[in-house]
Amino acid sequence: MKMNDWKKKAIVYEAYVQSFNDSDGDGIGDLPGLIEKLDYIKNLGANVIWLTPIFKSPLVDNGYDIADYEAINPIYGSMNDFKKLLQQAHERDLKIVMDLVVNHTSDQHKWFKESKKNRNNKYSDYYIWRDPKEDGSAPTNLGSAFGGSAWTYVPERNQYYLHLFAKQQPDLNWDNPQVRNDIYQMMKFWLDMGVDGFRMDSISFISKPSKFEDAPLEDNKEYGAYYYGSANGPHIHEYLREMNQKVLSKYDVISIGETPHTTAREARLFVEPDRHELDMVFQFEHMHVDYGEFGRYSDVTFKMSDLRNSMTSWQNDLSWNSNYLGNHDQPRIVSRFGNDSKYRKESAKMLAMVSLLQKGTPFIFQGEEIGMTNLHIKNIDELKDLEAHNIYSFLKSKGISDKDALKMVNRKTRDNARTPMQWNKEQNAGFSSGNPWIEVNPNYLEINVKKDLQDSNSIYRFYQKLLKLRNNNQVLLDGNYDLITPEDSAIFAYTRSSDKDKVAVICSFVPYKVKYELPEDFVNKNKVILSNYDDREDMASNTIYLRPYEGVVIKRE
Ligand code: TEU
Repeated sequence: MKMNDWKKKAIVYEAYVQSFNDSDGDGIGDLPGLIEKLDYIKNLGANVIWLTPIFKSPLVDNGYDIADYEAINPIYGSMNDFKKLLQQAHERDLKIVMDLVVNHTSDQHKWFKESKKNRNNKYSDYYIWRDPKEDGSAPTNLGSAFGGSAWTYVPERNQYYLHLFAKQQPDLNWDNPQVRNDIYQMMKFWLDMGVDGFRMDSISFISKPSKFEDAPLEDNKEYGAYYYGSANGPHIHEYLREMNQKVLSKYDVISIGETPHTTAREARLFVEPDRHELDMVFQFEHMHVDYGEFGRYSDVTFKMSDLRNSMTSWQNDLSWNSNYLGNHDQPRIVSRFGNDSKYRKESAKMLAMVSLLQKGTPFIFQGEEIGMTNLHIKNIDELKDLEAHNIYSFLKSKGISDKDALKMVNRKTRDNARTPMQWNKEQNAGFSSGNPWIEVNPNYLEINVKKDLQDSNSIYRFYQKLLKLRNNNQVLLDGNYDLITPEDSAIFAYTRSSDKDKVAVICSFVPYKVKYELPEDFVNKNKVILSNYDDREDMASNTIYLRPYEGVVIKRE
């Protein structure tokens, strides 16, 4: 799709609603709570809010299991609250993007309840049903993303249904035109109400292979990878073009596809403007830089060069990217890619610079703007996420000790990102007057919004400056991206350039001082326009020394 001006200037703030702000003391964040904080988000410099799912749901996967697409889950508020949110947001020039979770529904959705009854009702073909193997076992060895088989048996039909995620999240059958039609109608329902776009969950999985096959069993795993044969299936682009033609193209809205297991070559097919599919995609390659022998849950630290190479290759391969380092499925960025103890502030600011000034749309996950960190758990029972518990049992079944398994889970558990937003140092970090659904990170006394708002050098204040800078400098919007430190082991530096301007973003990823030679065309001709150390001056010599996690943005004069 063609990127018009508002889309290019979109700066997205992801609100994980149940952990953002609770207005009624039930311990769960809600829509009225979010409305109270619209000015906070606006003042940060974001202009789009992406809401994680707020629809009716049994919350097996925190709302990514939807039981009714057109109803708001009462724990978050009412439809009126949602309309009020839209209105209040729009009054502030903030746009609202909803999560569109249409690879699967909840098993409590009426479509699935009907579908599983028998093989000949209106909804029988709404999901992916397959016959058992001759011995009665599952049709293939595919495993689900959260552990266990991706197939579950239903005696009423004597068939298995496919669920790439939890068994309470059956996959929809997009090959059925009626399913697609119902989804498009539902999208129109929200867009007609005034919603400004969708973040499309797991969208690379919607078109399934015509024939499912066993996947190779790697790393002594019991099941084949869930995405084997399921990512970027045969009709994916046909369906997205149809969705675009029938729905998206009729509105001035933004579309962001979440596309796990998609290469840059495949991603281009989703976003090239003349293909009329989506505006942008979330890619995952740079999220894999610290994967190891147990995949995501390995005790491995990333290498900066891998992060740099991966991000750079996507910058080179796509004309527009979704720039993110964290979200509600990932650890806290300062704990994962920075330093969450001695250099928390410096590294949190540096990470914002390095990622959000690349070409594309900046995505900020709630709490990043104050440098929130991972949890330090002592017992697996402290975690809420179903994935963490499944993985913990799996790791232990592989002979890993309790202590090591806990450490591995702690590094990556999605709960790291889901602890309540830390507003102040009052009870429950000001998130709720009741008992929060998930523990508050005990470091809220030190790390909270109120403190950051009072400090002109805080991480929050830095994000404000950075976002303003991005939207006020055309070169940072559409200038070319070029990596300038392909070999350096400590520094990730790149330029953004247009015919008129050139900007260099120079970031150190190490906790000690390192030397850096400025690119020649900047020597004696530069002005510092952003820095995470407040005493950084314009650079008069060609050699500069970057302090721990120092990041600096210079403009050629
Ligand atoms: O995540 C899609 C996805 O690919 C997951 O494998 C994700 O990488 C995983 O959760 C990491 O542990 C989306 C949502 O963002 C996630 O919260 C949902 O659980 C999932 O889809 C199912 O809807």
